Amino acid sequence: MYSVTTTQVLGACPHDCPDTCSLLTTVADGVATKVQGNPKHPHTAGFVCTKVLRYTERTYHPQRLLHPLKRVGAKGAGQFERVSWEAALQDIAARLQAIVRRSPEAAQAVVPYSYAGTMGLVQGEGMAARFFHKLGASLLYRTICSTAGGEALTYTLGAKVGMRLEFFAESKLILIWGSNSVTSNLHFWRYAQKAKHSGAKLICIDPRRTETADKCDEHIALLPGTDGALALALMHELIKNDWLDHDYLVRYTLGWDLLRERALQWPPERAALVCGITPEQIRALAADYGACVATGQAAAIRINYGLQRVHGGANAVRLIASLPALIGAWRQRAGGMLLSSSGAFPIQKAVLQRPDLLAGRTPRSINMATIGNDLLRPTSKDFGPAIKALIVYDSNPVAIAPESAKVVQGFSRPDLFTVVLEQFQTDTADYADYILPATTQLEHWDVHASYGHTDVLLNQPAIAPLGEAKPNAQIFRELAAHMGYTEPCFAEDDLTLCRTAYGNAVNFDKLLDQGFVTLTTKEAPFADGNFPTPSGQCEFFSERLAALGFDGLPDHVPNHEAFNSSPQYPLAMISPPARNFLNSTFVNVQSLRELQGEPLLEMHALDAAARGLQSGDTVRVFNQRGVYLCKLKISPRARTGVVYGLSVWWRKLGLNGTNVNQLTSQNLTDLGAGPTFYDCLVQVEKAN
Ligand SMILES: Nc1nc2c(c(=O)[nH]1)N[C@H]1C(S)=C(S)[C@@H](COP(=O)(O)OP(=O)(O)OC[C@H]3O[C@@H](n4cnc5c(=O)[nH]c(N)nc54)[C@H](O)[C@@H]3O)O[C@H]1N2
Ligand SMILES: Nc1nc2c(c(=O)[nH]1)N[C@H]1C(S)=C(S)[C@@H](COP(=O)(O)OP(=O)(O)OC[C@H]3O[C@@H](n4cnc5c(=O)[nH]c(N)nc54)[C@H](O)[C@@H]3O)O[C@H]1N2
Ligand SMILES: [Mo]
Repeated sequence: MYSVTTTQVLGACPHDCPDTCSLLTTVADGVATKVQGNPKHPHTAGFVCTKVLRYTERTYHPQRLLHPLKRVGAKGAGQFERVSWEAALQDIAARLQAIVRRSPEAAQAVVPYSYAGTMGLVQGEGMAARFFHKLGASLLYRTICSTAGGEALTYTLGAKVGMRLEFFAESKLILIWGSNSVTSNLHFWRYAQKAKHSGAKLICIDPRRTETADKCDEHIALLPGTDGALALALMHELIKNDWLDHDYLVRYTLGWDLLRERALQWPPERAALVCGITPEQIRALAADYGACVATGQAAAIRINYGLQRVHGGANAVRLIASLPALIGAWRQRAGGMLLSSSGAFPIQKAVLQRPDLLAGRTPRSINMATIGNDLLRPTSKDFGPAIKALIVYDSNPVAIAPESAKVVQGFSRPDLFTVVLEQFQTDTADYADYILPATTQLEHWDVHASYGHTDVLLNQPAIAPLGEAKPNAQIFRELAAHMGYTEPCFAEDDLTLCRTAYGNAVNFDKLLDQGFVTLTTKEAPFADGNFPTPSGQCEFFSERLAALGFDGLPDHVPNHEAFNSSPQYPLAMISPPARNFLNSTFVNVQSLRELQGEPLLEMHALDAAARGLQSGDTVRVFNQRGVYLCKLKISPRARTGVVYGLSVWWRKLGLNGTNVNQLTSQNLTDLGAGPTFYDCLVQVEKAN
């Protein structure tokens, strides 16, 4: 008999989720046998979600990509043959050089496309950013998730900062607004539960009766994209009833008179019509929120990115981010609001990403939300060179970008050279000229920030890379060598990059030792004002926005595709995260796919009856952009007028080879040029 050596390795969950869990991986004789939450990390508290519990199933998946592949069939057909790393890298470098050599501007015809497949600072935009900067490639404007809300926070509060996660446990009222915490922010939910057990009231504001709504004291099921109207009507009630912290308003805010005047135009009756709820619901919500002024009890708001994927997303977030100042909620550590904590992290971005390698060039930015249109644009003065090469990593655009028909058309271009760094043969990988196999989090180093808490995490490799897979950073390092780049920064290894990411701002020995380091931030950051805005105040009115030609004051901005605006397409469709997937990641993990079932459209019984539809029917969901076939589920989670396609399924698993993004548009948000996935009208009928 041989003896098995078992070790436990400290890691970090790489996924795009506010929780950024600290992980413990058990390794027996070089094989990872179990991934669990680190009990010593306060926010993770020893547990992880169902998805990450299955991490070994994902890592050792029989369909993991383990060798470089070269396309042999038509684009999209998914036919590839195995090639050596050397052959692949040589050919890719030669193809890129051929584009770059044409003219100084030509390098912009090369476009990186990446997002948060891993949130790691090293395997994300570390070595990759250096590579594309040196090349002079187009920059990518990474808008796909959070720019509307992010800009809104920056203009209103000054940065992407807010309450500290742990203090929600002490709040007495929590508005969970545009967030399905049970699904997508489980470790926040733990603190909310603690608060509830100590007597807090939880109110969920969401067009869907989510698992989170089930567990709250109240649920307000407004129409998608109407949060700005609701926030204005709440302000109206706070003003009319004088539930205001006048001292806080005078000392620490800018533009109150203007905001007051605007809010007074939004009595609950007006907002109720827009939101598709009753005026009484708005009055009751205002009474709960306003009561905290008199009682001194802490009122908190947790919003998530769900509510900013509509035309007026940023304006809505600006209005909601203004609310705590009206009642002085920021005075307490358990009061205020949180959308993102990412602004708290002292990342040494320039040292890590080396924008100096641009050497004076200023490439254009391509908006990742409009990749469908942009891949189809010819060379022009406006646009610059047509896109000739696309290098995709940490993202699955063919599945997740809006208006898929255009995205697919673009990816199908025979003259487009596409390289995809992936762990699996996704919808996007099917269109690659080369697929390069990437390691998973169990196989590489990385260091992390978080957008839901304030701890830095380190990920140590638990096992050796499987097959011939390599970390993204290594792939870009080798590509750089094949391009002939000789700067010493292209020789730095991943552990060095991990150290570089925070420099001296974080104690790296402590990270190595315990896996996480908590940042020192103020408990109640805005108790005495000190907002990181130019004025130091909470900016209801923004001079900066006014100077850019925007309304300096937030307002309700209706959807591009507003409810009741189209007789042809009378239903609003939203496509929020499915609990057992993470965007399009995990869809191919069988045990999770079985839990999630099949692609479904949830609909209210009245809307179904009006169309003669029953649960289990195959339905045709369609609009001017396309057709998506799936099964119908009549559901008590649905409100009238809204249908729900939980996401993001792989297209190739869809009944007609599409997913919900066949229907979503490339219209953009009011600020931040973000996508508007939840601003989408459709019609539904029975499929023959
Ligand atoms: N399990 C799981 N977890 C995830 C993800 C996932 O796909 N699966 N995705 C991750 C990602 S990428 C992100 S960005 C984060 C945050 O991800 P978000 O996409 O913000 O996810 P949720 O917290 O589920 O919030 C979405 C909620 O907003 C609601 N909603 C939709 N439109 C509106 C609206 O107009 N107004 C209001 N008030 N509510 C609306 C939806 O019904 C849904 O319940 O979560 C991450 N966590
Ligand atoms: N209809 C609709 N569409 C949406 C959304 C929605 O709610 N509704 N949500 C949007 C949001 S919020 C977001 S953030 C985007 C997310 O879109 P993406 O950021 O594209 O996220 P994923 O779909 O999870 O795809 C990530 C891919 O990266 C790969 N990957 C993971 N780790 C690594 C690695 O280390 N190296 C390499 N090379 N690859 C890796 C995974 O295998 C996976 O295929 O989707 C958006 N699209
Ligand atoms: Mo996201």
